[in-house]
Amino acid sequence: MTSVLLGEGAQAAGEPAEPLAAFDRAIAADERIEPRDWMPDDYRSTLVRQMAQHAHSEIIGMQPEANWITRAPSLRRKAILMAKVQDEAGHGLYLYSAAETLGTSRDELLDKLHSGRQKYSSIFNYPTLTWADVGAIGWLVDGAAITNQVPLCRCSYGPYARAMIRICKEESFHQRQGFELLLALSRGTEAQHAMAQDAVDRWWWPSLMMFGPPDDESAHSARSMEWKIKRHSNDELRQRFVDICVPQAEALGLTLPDPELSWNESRGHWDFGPIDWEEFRQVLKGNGPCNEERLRRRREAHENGAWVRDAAAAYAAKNAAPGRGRVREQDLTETAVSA
Ligand code: BYC
Repeated sequence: MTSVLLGEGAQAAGEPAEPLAAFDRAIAADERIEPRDWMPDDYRSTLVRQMAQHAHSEIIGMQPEANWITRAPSLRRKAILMAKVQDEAGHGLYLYSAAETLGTSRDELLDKLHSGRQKYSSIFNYPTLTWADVGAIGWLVDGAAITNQVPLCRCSYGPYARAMIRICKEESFHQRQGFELLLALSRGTEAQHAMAQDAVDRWWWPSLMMFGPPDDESAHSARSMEWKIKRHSNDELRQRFVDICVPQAEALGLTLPDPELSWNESRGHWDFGPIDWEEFRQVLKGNGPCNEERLRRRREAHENGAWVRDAAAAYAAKNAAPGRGRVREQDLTETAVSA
């Protein structure tokens, strides 16, 4: 957007007509809104809500997969899984940084996560019971994430859109490793095939819930689509994901656990059975199988990491202290003289 830079006072006073018109024109013209541009308060708070929830999902999402790092069946699989879990931490950091450009701090967002005032994705409240779950998460959960997130690369808010470009590239690797892992199991022994099928049976429906409630119950979709934060509705993306997965399941030699899946010639899409929205609501309320454990471990990790944050802050303060640069120059001179 051609910058509409106003003083803080103008923004605090409400939404003056002229900058609002400039904002609307920028959205209509598909221009990016940047941190220093004027934006409506609701636009800002919607972004903070979505980006924070997204960032929280990335770091909570490390837990179910990390559960299998010590038990990966080979060094190769262990190295891949470690890299993937590390990538998720990185995604969380890009997103917290992007959210900070909206005037909120990472500490504030983490505090809201830890106190249950902000959500993270429902999907991470399910347990990883077998090694095949690592494959099912990669194929289905990362697959759903990519389907949802590729359109976010065109989100109207610049820092979020740019963070998503890098995240999506990494997510593509994650999805492929999951597919490859499941393929190896599916083509393995009878027991391995059964393990892969069981994982897909358990992760399929929760993956469909990742896209959020049906459109007619989605509180934020209409507004977010007007603002071009979201480019497609929850149901549109869910349908796209189902259409992608059906032929992939066939290639894997696995069955999707939905007897109502059938090709609808007139719609040009796969029809699928009803989703258990009561289960989704319960998970969001905190009653999923792992909600309590995920939050408890997150809080513990945060408390255990306090000394690292303190040390990093002390180091930064020491380096920023006045005269610090001069001392260094002097040190260098002395070293040079004595050498
Ligand atoms: N889980 O009006 P709606 C990943 C909430 S990370 C929990 O449709 P919106 C990955 C929603 O927040 C996956 N809550 O909302 C990481 C709202 O509640 P509030 C995360 C959900 O925002 C590591 C209410 O329901 N991806 O993939 O327009 C390893 C009404 O919903 C969920 C993102 O965050 C849910 N599934 O649309 C592997 C992507 N769905 O806030 C993989 C970015 C809805 O009013 N986010 N709710 O209390 C989005 O695209 C959108 O926020 C959503 C929801 C499509 C998720």
